[in-house]
Amino acid sequence: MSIGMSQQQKADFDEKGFIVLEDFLTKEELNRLLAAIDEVAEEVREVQGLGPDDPFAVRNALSRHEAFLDLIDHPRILPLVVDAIGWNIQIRTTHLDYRPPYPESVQPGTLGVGDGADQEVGYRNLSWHPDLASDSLFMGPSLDGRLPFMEIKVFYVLSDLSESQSGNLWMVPGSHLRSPNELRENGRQVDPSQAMELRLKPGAAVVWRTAVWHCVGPNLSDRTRKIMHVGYHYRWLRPTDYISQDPALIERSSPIRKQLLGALASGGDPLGEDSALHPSSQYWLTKNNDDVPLRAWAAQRGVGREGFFTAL
Ligand SMILES: O=C(O)CCC(=O)C(=O)O
Repeated sequence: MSIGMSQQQKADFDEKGFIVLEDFLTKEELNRLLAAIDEVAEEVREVQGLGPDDPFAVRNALSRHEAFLDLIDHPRILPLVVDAIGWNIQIRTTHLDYRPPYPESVQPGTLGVGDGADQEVGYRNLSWHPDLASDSLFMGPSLDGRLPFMEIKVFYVLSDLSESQSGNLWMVPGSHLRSPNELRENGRQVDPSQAMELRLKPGAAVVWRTAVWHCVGPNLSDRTRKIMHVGYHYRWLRPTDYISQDPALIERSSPIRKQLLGALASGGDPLGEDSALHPSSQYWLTKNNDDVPLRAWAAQRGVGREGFFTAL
């Protein structure tokens, strides 16, 4: 049973691989996030010796500002997240991207191919890709060559991306149902009729399967691109942004936030009660429901896959 998505949203999430939520953030939330970006930008420039027109990205952004942290369990997004991927999740990444207008000297290449001067000077994610499909990640043969469903992200639009070529996120709707090999073999070319430029106003959010082929278009506007992605994946995978989060942060967090931060909310032994003789990661078969408070949270709201398998 759905706790967050409408039937139409579910169908879109399955078929296209994403759903768009216009005006998701309130004005206050948006302003708080924009102020947080300004603060963090100052710090990043100082540490990295960057100028105001230099692009940068921050990972594990949740550790940089409370406004970013508050996105991970935002009360209106969490039902959609749990509906999309279930309760057995943690944060994989929190990613801030800050991309001022391109200098006139930098010419973009073909969309999504990564053959331009912008790629050479270090603008990121310009090539079409699904996440997790690189050679060092998911190499195993799958039954049909497609990526298994392992994670979702929520994309938050914080600056105006409603005009074309403002550093918009592009997607190929339905491409999570295709094999990443197709993209590799054709030199990352996508038929333009299959590609979609997301033109969204500040405050929009997009819940998306990261197996969807995506790339970032050039920013030829006069505005800085400011966006965040919050990635959620299964607790038995390893996050990109951390091995473990700051203990002080975990200590002051709610049980659900502890789970999302990759901790055991009960504070128990990660290798279980008999860790000396029979270590058993509690990120695999989680014995204590207090370690995963999102499970009860989801059950209270009527989501269910309980008892599907009881043991491995
Ligand atoms: O900056 C973006 O919107 C896209 C980021 C991206 O492609 C990625 O992190 O895989």
